[in-house]
Amino acid sequence: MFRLIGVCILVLVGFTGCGQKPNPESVIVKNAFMYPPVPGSQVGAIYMVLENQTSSPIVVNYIHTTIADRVEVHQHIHEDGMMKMRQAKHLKIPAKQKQLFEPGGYHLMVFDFYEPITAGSRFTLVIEFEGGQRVEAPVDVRPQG
Ligand SMILES: [Cu+2]
Repeated sequence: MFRLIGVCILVLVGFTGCGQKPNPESVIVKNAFMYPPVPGSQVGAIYMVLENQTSSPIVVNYIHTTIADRVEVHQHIHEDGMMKMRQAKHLKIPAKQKQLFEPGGYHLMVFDFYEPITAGSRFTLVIEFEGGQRVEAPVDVRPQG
């Protein structure tokens, strides 16, 4: 759904920084990526860094994307000697802090893709926060391993 030419332009603009002044009062997503779902699976995990550069705490309200039906914030926890995942609603990121989403910790779980997801593609993730603030970020689909 995203043509390669579009991706190239986005990358160029992002890296040359034309017109992108650093905004000290913003929430940014860095290094967001997902591995393609394993064959037969309708689930993927997104890893990224979510950085709250504002001077107020932010609370995740709703996350969505155009490629799948549902995105949830999950947390890995150790319970009874087992590693489990639990949905984390209303995740709060304090002022000037960053939250890592990484294997074994917090991550985003994507459910029920609308179409096959292939390595090398890219899609847009939208994160909405309580109070109406909203961040859009590209997610790269990386080859597994
Ligand atoms: Cu999970």
